[in-house]
Amino acid sequence: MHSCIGGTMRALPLLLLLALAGCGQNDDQRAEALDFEPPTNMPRTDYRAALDKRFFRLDRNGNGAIEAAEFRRPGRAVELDADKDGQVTRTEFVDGNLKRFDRADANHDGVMSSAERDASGLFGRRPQPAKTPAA
Ligand SMILES: [Ca+2]
Ligand SMILES: [Ca+2]
Repeated sequence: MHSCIGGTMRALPLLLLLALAGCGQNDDQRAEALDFEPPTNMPRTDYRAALDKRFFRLDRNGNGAIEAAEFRRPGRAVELDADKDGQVTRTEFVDGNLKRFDRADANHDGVMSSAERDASGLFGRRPQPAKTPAA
């Protein structure tokens, strides 16, 4: 009993260290994760909520629009700038990204699985080769 507790106590600092190592992400890495590294499924509602947060993070000068210089990939600004005025408003940002989401959501169930995401090629990844089903 005592030795069991002692073992847990000794392992604790290591576990803490491992947990903290995962907290070292900076904002860019988190943005990268948003764009898109979720393990399995992304509901459209969650994606929509994340877009709002992301918009405010990208709008570094706080003018309510994202300019090309504020995008990590300026090509995205051109793509999302629906009225081509050189700025991406929150509406343009959200609508454009939701359209991309809907295109990726192949079975239209309102959830983008990682398989759908990868197959779409719309989120910075090449389509994955189809897995051969296990016989
Ligand atoms: Ca615009
Ligand atoms: Ca889906």
